[in-house]
Amino acid sequence: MAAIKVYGSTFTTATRRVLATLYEKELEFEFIPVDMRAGEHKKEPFLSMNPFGLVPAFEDGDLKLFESRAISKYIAYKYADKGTQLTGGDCKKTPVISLWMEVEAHQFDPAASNLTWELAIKPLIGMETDSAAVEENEARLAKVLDVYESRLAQSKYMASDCFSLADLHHLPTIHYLIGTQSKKLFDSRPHVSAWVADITARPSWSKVLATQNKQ
Ligand SMILES: N[C@@H](CCC(=O)N[C@@H](CS)C(=O)NCC(=O)O)C(=O)O
Repeated sequence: MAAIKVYGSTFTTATRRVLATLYEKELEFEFIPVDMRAGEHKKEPFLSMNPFGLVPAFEDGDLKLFESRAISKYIAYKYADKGTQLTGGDCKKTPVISLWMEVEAHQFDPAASNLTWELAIKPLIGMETDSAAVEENEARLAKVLDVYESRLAQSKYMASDCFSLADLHHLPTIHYLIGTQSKKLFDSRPHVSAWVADITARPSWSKVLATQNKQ
């Protein structure tokens, strides 16, 4: 039995962030689906793994974690010698990777997650999209992507010329958004558009999407 266990739903962005990291690191793991429609994430035993009742939860032997970005960082450092090097590995790059990981979490994700909810998830579950929220969050995301366009004119990836966690953390929301009207925000910025094409073509990401199909 694998020591690494991921409890989540492959339909969710936060679960996909962890799965993408595990596939990049070529690690064996067990995926345990959480039936969110039945509210399993709001009940025991899931609450003992994440008291906030949000997926994913993660175990590696005795270590138990939640919060997808904390999990991906743990995996990238603990298994530094396996698969893709995701944390830079030298003292010049590591702080820059951390910086752009913070930008993803605090500048990009609030607008991107809101748009994912409004434009991708709500239609899937039969809820009505709030067009005012879409307008507001597209304007917020456009400003962030203007910064990304300048950044990606200087380096191939967010932190350097190497793919890292700073890029990987964006994948789950970008995947949903390029299937919606918000795709225009990425397409209209040439460097952002080339970066999106590059990171979404990674074999690890195809494996994440294939995991979804198996559920
Ligand atoms: N910051 C958390 C966010 C976790 C999160 O919001 N998970 C969502 C799915 S992407 C969830 O469990 N939603 C269920 C709910 O809100 O009840 C992480 O990155 O792990």
